Amino acid sequence: MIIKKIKELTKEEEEKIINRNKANFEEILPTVMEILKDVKEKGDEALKYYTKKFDGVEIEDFKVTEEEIEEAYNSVDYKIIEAIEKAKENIYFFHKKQMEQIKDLNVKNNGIILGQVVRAIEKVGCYVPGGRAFYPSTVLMTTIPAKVAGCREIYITSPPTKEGKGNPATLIAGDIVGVSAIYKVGGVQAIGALAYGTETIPKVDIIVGPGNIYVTTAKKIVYGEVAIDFLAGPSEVLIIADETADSEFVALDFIAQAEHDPNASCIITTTSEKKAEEIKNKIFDEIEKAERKEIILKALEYSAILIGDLEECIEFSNKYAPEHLEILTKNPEEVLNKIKHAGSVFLGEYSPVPVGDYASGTNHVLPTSQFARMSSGLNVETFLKKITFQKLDKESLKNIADIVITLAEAEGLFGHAEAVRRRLK
Ligand code: HSO
Ligand code: ZN
Repeated sequence: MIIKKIKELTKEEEEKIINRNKANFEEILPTVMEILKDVKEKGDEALKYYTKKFDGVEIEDFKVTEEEIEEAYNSVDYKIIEAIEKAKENIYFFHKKQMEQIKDLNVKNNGIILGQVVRAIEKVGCYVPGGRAFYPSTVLMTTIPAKVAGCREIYITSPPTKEGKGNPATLIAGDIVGVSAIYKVGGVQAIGALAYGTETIPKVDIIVGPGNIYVTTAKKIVYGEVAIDFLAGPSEVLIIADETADSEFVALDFIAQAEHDPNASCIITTTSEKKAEEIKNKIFDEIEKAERKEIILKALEYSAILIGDLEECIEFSNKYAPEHLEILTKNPEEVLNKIKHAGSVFLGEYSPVPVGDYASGTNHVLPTSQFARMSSGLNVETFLKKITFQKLDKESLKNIADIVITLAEAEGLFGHAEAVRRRLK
């Protein structure tokens, strides 16, 4: 882990931090392409083959049944079910407010009526990771915005457990939101199934949700066949902490992020050298006690504690474009005003990232690896399209005809020009 003044970072050090663990898609491309091709050509048969190969289980029917969901309810602590219900309410609340902001448009310019109508994407596939851990929270984060947007069919795919079942909490979350179906299939084969359709899994219009490098590469390849949200890599946080920040809180949030993934990246930028030292010591104290110590230690590779004045910290954060940004300063709103790129921002010392991960209502599927420079996290607009329209009468067509005819003829498209000219005869 690099601990240094921002000003004193070498070019190599800065690049290492900024580029963090950027995915190397090329290496695994042939493997991913082969699996996708098989799924496209052989459908369910390929899904069975790869599920046996990668998940080690034989599955006859990938679709989760009513009985399995029933069973899931009986096997999960009621407290967890209740927490899922409550989180659902908050996520609905926030995404409904987002939806209220999206309106049809109807205006007039040069006598021409111009507008747009908003329509939902019809069929959605939500990929919910399994493997290292199961994420019922990701079920809520991917399906609820689609529900609020008005998508007609919402499907979940998630890897089976070692027993060939669906993860109970994942099934319950899907049931509580009310999705069209849940399928026990993960990995590249699940992305292929959603992109091309198989005998049991319908082809969708958009695939959303995080996954490992294989899943992400598969999403990259099927883009065009279907839409995707974006390519989510290992999770990351950047914390801006001034001299008022509580070092223990900063250290805890560092750990909370690092425990996600050995490739996670946690960057602390602080205005105080004394704080940097304190935070570092607290981090290493916490690592000793941490449940997921091994993972956290590996995540130090792409992590850093950097020191600079507040402006330098902000500038560094904008360069890094973090998935999660925590601002623990005297006046966090003032800092927020200067933030150009971030997936989601957490203001002040009582707003740790885990609250957004699970329950406050904002979405936790967010752009990583600097993609926050050009993309928002998952939100209702991910699932919406805007169809523009126009209406002219003879008068307004006459008024605009010259421009159209001139440009059409300049492009050599005389048919275009004639479609206008002949109407005005
Ligand atoms: N921090 C992760 C989301 C998550 N955290 C799920 C816990 N569960 C990516 O934003
Ligand atoms: Zn998290």
